[in-house]
Amino acid sequence: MMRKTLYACISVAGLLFAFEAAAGQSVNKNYADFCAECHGADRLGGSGTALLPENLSRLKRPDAFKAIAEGRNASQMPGFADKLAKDEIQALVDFVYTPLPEMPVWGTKEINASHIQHVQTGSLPGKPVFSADPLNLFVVVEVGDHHATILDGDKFEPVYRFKTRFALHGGPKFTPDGRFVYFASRDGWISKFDIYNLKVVAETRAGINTRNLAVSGDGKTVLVGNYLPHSLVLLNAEDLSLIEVIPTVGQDGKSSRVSAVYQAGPRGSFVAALKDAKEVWEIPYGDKDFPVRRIAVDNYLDDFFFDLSYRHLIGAARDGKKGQVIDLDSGKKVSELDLPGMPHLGSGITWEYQGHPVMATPNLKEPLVSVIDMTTWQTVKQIKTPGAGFFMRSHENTPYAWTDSFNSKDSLDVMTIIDKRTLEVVKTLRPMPGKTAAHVEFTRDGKYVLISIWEDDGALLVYDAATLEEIKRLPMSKPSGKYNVYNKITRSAGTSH
Ligand code: DHE
Repeated sequence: MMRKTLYACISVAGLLFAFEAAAGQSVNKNYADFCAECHGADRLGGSGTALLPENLSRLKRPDAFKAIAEGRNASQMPGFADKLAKDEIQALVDFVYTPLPEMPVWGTKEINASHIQHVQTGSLPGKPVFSADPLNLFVVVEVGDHHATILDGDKFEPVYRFKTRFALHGGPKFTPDGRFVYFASRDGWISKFDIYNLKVVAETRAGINTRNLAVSGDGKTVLVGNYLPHSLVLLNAEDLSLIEVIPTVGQDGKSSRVSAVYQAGPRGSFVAALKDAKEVWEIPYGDKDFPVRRIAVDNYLDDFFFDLSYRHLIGAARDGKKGQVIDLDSGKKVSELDLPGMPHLGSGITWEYQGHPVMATPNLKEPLVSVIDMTTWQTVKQIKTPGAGFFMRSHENTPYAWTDSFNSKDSLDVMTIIDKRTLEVVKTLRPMPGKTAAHVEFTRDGKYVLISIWEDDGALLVYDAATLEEIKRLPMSKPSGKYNVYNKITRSAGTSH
């Protein structure tokens, strides 16, 4: 009898073990089948973010469940409710909240060891090897096949096309003279490209999962913000050698991801927002010790933007309905903003409306463009668009601002043109019906607009900015963004910086 009970216990335990092993196998398989392509087989991130408890502290488990089931609009993640049962989704949630047996280290030693000097600094000629206007070039990032194209902005002809690191994200950043451009990939590679000589000159892997980079206004320093490890990394802009790793630890002692870093040229500083601590950091780049000034803020900031003087920082949290305006001089909040649908503030633009400077930003969750008076911080208008948008652009020499509906299901192919003088929609375009249209950028003189068709066999469409007619079509592989050298280095009010 006792023996029978023992056998029964052993077989129940065996069954349980076999069941757990099977469940473990199926979660591993589901992760491999549905998540690994974007988030990395090792969960350290790829084109998607790293999936580790250290990076998910602000995402509650039920929200993670919802994200896997229904997808996430803002990051283009599809939902898997039609492919996975509820318990399988829950198993994936539990899996991504389980710490890795060993957390990879990416510090001074690893960064130094990754450094590649392709070309000796100063060894290349200081004149362009092509005849196109070097200030009216576009750097086009093609994420479809991980290439970039240098495009002549007068003839709309490619000058050069080259392979980039995998999954670039964010705007490439230029030196003040427009000769060099720096790219950041989601997996931490920073590449410096010499536009005059059409050569990658140096590369360094600054992190495992990187947010974005900024180049100082004096062109001497690069600052990289990371999700993993939780750090800011200072590099010499000349050769991308490491200056310093700054661990991003909040005042409360908890470490935090970095939401974004930008340079505030007129202030001579870098500004970074922490994602898991309610803090903004200002780091003057003229001081060789790079001291950190901490500014406490009311809510976490996921993205931010500056006014024209760079005195005010306008920040937003993805889960909040209100933006915050921080006076960077006093370090105090001066106002709240009505931002209903999660703005992609890095895409905000500014112009003069009825004698007042206004800023405008699309909202990732609502089909609205918010226009805000930058003296009173009141909403002037919420302009309705056919779908929620991601990017917005204009130029000093055009009365129109262009925005996409990239974050909507039904109007992905629509571009909306807004008159900056009346805040009315003047036209909607369907450049290629059924194909996703997004991200616009103007030529140096503001006479032409370049639109991306975000498909693997996509295109760059050139429009006349006055007649709103298409004049040229260039095939490109998912051109995620395009950046005009002159508009960027002169900090045009109509584009991102
Ligand atoms: Fe971006 C810029 C944040 C998803 C394409 N994106 C930025 C910047 C931030 C940001 C903070 C400004 C950095 C800079 O230029 O230095 N992006 C986020 C997110 O939090 C979000 C919603 C989720 C995430 O995955 O991180 C997100 N972004 C995407 C995408 O899914 C896009 C559409 C495709 C992709 O390439 O990953 C995308 N983001 C872009 C582009 C820019 C960008 C093309 C540069 C815009 C510019 O013109 O300057």
